[in-house]
Amino acid sequence: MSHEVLGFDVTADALLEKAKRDGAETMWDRKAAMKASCGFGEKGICCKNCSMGPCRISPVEGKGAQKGICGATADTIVARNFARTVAAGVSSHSDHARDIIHVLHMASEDGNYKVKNPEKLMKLAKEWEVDTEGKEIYQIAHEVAEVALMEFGKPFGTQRFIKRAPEPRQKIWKDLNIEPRAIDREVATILHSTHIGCTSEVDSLMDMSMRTSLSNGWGGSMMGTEFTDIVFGTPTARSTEANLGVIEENMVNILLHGHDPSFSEMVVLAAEDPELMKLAKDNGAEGINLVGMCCTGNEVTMRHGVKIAGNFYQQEMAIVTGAMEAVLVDVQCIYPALPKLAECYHTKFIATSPKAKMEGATYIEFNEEHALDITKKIVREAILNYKNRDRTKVMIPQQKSKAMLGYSVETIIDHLDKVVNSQTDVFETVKPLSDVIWAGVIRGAAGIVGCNNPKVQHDNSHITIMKELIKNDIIVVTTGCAAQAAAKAGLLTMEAKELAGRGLREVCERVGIPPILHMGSCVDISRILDLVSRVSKERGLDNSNLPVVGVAPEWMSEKAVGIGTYVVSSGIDTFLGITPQVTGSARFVDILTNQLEDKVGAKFFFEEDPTVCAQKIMERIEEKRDRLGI
Ligand code: SF4
Ligand code: MSK
Repeated sequence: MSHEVLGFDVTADALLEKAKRDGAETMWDRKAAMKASCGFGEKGICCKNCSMGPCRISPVEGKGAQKGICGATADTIVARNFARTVAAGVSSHSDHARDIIHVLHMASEDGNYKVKNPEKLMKLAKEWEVDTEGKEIYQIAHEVAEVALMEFGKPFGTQRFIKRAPEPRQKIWKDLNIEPRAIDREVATILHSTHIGCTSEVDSLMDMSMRTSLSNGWGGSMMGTEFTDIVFGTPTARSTEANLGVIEENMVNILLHGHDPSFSEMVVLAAEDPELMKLAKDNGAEGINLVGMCCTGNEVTMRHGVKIAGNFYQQEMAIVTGAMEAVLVDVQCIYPALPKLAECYHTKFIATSPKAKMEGATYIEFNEEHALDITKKIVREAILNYKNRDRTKVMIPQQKSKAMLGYSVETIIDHLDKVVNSQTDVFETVKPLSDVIWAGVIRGAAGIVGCNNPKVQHDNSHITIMKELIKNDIIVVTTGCAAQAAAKAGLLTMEAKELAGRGLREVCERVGIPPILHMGSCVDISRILDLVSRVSKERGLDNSNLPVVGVAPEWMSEKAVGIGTYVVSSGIDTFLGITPQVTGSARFVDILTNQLEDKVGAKFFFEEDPTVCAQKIMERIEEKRDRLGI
């Protein structure tokens, strides 16, 4: 077993030793067996888009195969692979959103799903010009949901939410012909265009990648966030705890892992059922302990304070504790290895989505029509499994940290309204935030997001960059597994302001917020887009003018490539701590890290050293400030 890049996460070493003793295989065993990763894949110069291939281009210029059998160059192959990765990422996020919209479409007064946030629904109905006159709330909900579902397949027009972007940004998209149309159309078009014998022109592939990514950023993801808030409520500031230490020795532990809140919300409801709580006690447990992981963990912690067991990298470790009665999964970021790992313990691994059936899992299909009945049945299974726990195999790490989270845009503005805006009687504005940036009290802002990746030390890049930035008066907003890294490191607390520079510390004290704000799950990066765009509009500027950046220090998923592309296409520079699989084309690397700036006012930066990355972020932020003359 090789886990040479471990060490930052204090819970890992002991649990990996335990896994070894238990005969349980982990990602580190598999990584060691993998030896070196494929050099062609690493550079993005392998193509298998047709069965004349696979073709791989020699990484050495002028030596070996320089073209595929069809004549595709390394530039074309790299750009096509990148485009397909964007399409896969966009599909995942947007299909998740589609499910949530269907949930609103079936919501009713006496059903499992209700409208928890009617104000947000009414605002959206107004924005989308849905007639609400004389209609009851559920009729409006269903009509708004129908309009939203058309965003996936409408034959004409562009995404409705692009009108939320600052006007200069909308003009850039229009001029470049990258205004996103229907989401499914963009994905289908990119798959078509990257089929053998279609687009070989690299700039065109980049433009299509941007347009497709925008259909998610200002379409699928944004709808995912909006509709989740309408059905389950907009997150508000609340406290929780994070890390594997939240697993309880004497309770029925249930891990919620994946992304889709329509499932996890119902599990939360089921776990509050008095009969099931009694059943847990009758079976010798003190109660039911729900814990979350990855983005489903973010969804339920922001709305219910459900504790966070950990982030992406810790999914195996949660099972290795030997104290997990059930792992309940829906979609995305779930290792196929988990069912087998669960067999080493008493843990029941239950897959619930027809979109993510898993080899070796117990499959109990979740169906929104019978949502609560099904989740009660699943929770019952977990409870009945408590008696099977082998106490000699239990090892729960003690580590856990307190965290404040739930900072939706509405919650941030609410804080500003209470302490700053109320003095001027101008409410619901981000002006105080833009004022402190303009005054230099805060130098800028960074959205730090994304996954874990075994290529770098677990959580180290997230935490190093976060600490460095807040120390230098750059406020951080965060989502996804990066947010959970921050929670575990104790950075989502009011006390963390002591690690901030003087300006940021004063802002935190005055407004009553931590220096790093947890804004949600991966789809909620749309909240960050919304916040940045509000500041741009407030100043009459474009996003690319602001001293703000996106950062994905430890990203790994196709979704992350889609996100990074829409963030850059929205005018926000994006720093990647893991180099994407594009280095086989110097020309495509130059497009991403240089030429895009002329086109969309922002570009990618690749920097794997987190300390250097933080330095480069600060330099870029100061450069933007200089350009603004502030
Ligand atoms: Fe090879 Fe071209 Fe087929 Fe790709 S599309 S596998 S480069 S022949
Ligand atoms: S869960 S996409 S590992 S952030 Fe959204 Fe975490 Fe990345 Fe999955």
